[in-house]
Amino acid sequence: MVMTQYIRLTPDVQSKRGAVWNRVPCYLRDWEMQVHFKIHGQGKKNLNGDGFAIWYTKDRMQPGPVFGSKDNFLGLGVFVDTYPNEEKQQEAQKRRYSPGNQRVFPYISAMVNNGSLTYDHDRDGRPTELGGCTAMVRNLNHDTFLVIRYVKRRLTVMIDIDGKHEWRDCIDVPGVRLPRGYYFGTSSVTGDLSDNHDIISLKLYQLTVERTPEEEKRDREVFLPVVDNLKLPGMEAPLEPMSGLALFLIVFFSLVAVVFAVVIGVIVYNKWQEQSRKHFY
Ligand SMILES: [Ca+2]
Repeated sequence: MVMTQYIRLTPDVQSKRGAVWNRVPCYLRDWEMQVHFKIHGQGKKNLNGDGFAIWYTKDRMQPGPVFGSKDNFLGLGVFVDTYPNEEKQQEAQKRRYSPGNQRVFPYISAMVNNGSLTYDHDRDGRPTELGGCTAMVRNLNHDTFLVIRYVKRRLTVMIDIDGKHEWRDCIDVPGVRLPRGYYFGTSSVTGDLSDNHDIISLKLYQLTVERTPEEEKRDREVFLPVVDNLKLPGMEAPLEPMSGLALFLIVFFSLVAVVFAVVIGVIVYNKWQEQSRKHFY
């Protein structure tokens, strides 16, 4: 719903979906996206959902399951998640939630995807989370802001949600390689639970930074989104692709083993036949 003062991605009604996307791809190297948003609704705490996402992705306007937008995306997603799916699921299974790694919701998290990762909605994206923070952003009387800053391959997310006009750190990840020419967007979805997800403004700023020659070399153009030295908690180490030599050795020794087994088999068979002949006489 496009209003004069804001865009309502979803109303406070079940099973709604909405998104806003930029028409023009972004070719800036260093940028900052300021998001002025408002999440409000009738639901009591933890009886509201699901939140909204801010995107910088290769594809635009592709509906899907990740806050109303497509999964296996290429690029960056920042999620303002207002419903703790994982916690509620574990409670339903009467399992005690271990408080050590508990995330308090609403929770903001970020994910960079090269198209191969799936956002795990049931676990609120925990397996692919780059970082995050708790942000009590719902039903507030003052303005709430979020800023995504991308400078010299460093991704930071800060929030201003306390009505003090101060940025508070939320996410800070170095070595984030994002291609240029992607689209900014924001999307939201409601399911059984709902909220009004309103976007009051999206402001993109170009940031001018000096780079040393080494930094220029390091910050060369990339074609796939990737995060340097990333070990995701939910991901197992990918298997090293087998080298030609290793493959040859495996095939070679397998063949040797097969030949050996056949020879042994023939010997055993002959012995057995000899023995059974003896029985007959
Ligand atoms: Ca969630």
